[in-house]
Amino acid sequence: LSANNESRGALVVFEGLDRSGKTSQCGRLVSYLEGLGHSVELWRFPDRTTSVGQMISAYLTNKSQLDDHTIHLLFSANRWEKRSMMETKLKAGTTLIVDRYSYSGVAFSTAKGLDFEWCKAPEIGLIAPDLVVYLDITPEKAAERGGYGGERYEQLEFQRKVAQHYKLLKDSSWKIVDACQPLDDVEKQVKEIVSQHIIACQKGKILSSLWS
Ligand code: 2DT
Repeated sequence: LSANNESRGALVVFEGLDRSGKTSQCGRLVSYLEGLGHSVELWRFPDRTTSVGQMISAYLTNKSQLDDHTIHLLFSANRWEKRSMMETKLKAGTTLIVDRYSYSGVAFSTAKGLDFEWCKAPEIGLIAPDLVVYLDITPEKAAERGGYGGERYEQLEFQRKVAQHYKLLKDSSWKIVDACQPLDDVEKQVKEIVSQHIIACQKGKILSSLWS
C-alpha cells in the first residue's frame, strides 16, 4: 500500500446503527492510513459546522421541530454542499473516510415511514462510495453498549426499524463486518478491506454517482 498522489483517493463510507462503533473504527483507520503516509481525511455527516448542519443539530438535540420531509432534505443538502469539495479532494489523491452518508439518510427517514424512492431521489448525483463498510450489530447488542445519549432516534424500537431499512440498501459496494467482535478484530478486518479498495482506486477505478 503506497502513497501515490497521482492517482485518486478512495471514498470509503461507514454505516451502521448508533453504537455500532463507526466513530471509533473511522478514527483508528485514519490513524493507520496516515501512518502509512497516505493523504487521508476523516469526514462525517451530518457535518454540523455549516449553517444547514446547525439546523440539523438543533433538530437532533430536540431544540427544534421539523417536518420529516424537511429534515430529510436538509440532511441531503448537507451532503450536496460538500459534494464539490469531496470531488476535488478525491481527484487530488486524498482518501476520505466518511462516518455516515446517504444510506443513513434513507434508512432513518424510511424508518419514520417516508417513501423509499422519494427518500433516494435527492441523493441522486452525489458521489458513489467506492466502499461501504457496514458495521453489523443487532439493535439489542448496540443498546447494551453503554446506552444511548439523549438525541432523537437513539431508542431501541426506532433502531430496530432502521436496521431493517438499511438491509434494503445493501448493494455490491457493501462489505458487512460483524461489529459484535472485539474492537481489535473489527479493526483488523476493516484495515484489510479498505487497503484493497484504496489500491483499486489508485489503479484507476472510475468515480461514479449515486444511485446507479
Ligand atoms: P451522529 O450521531 O452520527 O452524528 O448521527 N441521520 C444521519 C439521518 O437521519 N439522516 C442522515 O442523512 C444522516 C447522515 C443518524 C446523527 C443522527 O442523524 C441521523 C443519527
